[in-house]
Amino acid sequence: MSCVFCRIVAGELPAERVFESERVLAFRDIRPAAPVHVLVVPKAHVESLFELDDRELAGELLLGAAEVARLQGLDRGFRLIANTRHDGGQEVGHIHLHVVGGRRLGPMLAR
Ligand code: DGP
Repeated sequence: MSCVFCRIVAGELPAERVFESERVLAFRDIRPAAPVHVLVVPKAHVESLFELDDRELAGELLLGAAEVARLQGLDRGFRLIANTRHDGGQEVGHIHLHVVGGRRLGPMLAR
């Protein structure tokens, strides 16, 4: 299995898990951009948002992200990011939602 997030889901690679539901896992990003930076992924491999065609799973991912934000105490707000394919800066080809917060975030787009 070569996908790094599939390996985390399988327990083959360590990660600090913060939330889990039936089909979704959330763990801390290894390169945090803010005090709270958690990735929410489906346990099954889905390449990107373009390949996500399961509405229930899409809902579970989104609600999982909200639950992570609640659990992490981000009641002042947070940012949800889904980098998608090359131009979106997606580095890992397993769909993931970034839940970023814990401080006031700056302008959204970097060059
Ligand atoms: P993206 O650019 O949206 O594909 O972001 C991928 C993120 O995944 C990036 O912020 C770093 C994180 N990441 C990459 N490899 C690992 C890993 O092995 N463990 C964890 N926890 N995060 C990782």
